[in-house]
Amino acid sequence: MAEGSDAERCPLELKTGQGLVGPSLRSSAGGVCSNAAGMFTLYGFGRVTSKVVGITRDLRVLWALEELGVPYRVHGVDHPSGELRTEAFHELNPFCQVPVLDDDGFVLTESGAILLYLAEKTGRLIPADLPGRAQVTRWSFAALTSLEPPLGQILMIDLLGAADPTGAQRRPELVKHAERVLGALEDWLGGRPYLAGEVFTVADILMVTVLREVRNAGVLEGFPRVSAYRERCEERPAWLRTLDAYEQRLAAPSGSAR
Ligand SMILES: N[C@@H](CCC(=O)N[C@@H](CS)C(=O)NCC(=O)O)C(=O)O
Repeated sequence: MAEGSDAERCPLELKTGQGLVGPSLRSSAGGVCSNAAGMFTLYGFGRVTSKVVGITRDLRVLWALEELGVPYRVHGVDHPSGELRTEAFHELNPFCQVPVLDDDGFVLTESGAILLYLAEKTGRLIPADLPGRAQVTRWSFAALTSLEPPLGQILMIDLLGAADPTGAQRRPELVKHAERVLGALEDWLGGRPYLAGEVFTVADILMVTVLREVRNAGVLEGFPRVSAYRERCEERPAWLRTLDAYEQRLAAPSGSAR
């Protein structure tokens, strides 16, 4: 449900470069940063190095927005040209990172906080009762603080290769740690289709996008329930729409973000 562009009032200067994905920062699916009333603006990648396509954290918010079916625009950030380091972007996010959500002038960063905000604001992708909401908060934190640290480090080691001289040495210990937390997740998913029970929530978006960080690392193979859970979530039409729009925005080959 991403809307078209009216980039004229955009405060961020967008530039182009070479050897990167994302040719048009002002395409219909990106390069937009002015807010119409009642419309979210998501700052996500418009150009990024191809090796991180499919695992960038803007995907979490894009997926949630698609699930919710709310109107939104995407400002496609030109990472390689240094847009994240501009004064204008620093004002949006002190950490100079994506994703950033602008809800009619209310600016929020941190993918977990953004997803919980969207769920609370719309009353969707989260149960209505307090214990149910607490389960969503619990599993959102679990994804970001128990699973993501070891999985993210494995991802970085695999991406950096020889550029990280101690990576190969650190990896086995990280895999052991990852297997411990994945084992706990495997147990939790016994008898429940989603983290908070019968219903898909924003905690599942966070967890699945964290699991995707090691989708090609050979770490998930020993965890059939985790793998089936990931597949179940990734079959959702909103995720497939998210990936299609993302690949188009980045001009990445079709299917490359899967
Ligand atoms: N804790 C933040 C992390 C955000 C983050 O690491 N963003 C990355 C992309 S996945 C980024 O913007 N990297 C570019 C940079 O740091 O220069 C969140 O969950 O939103």
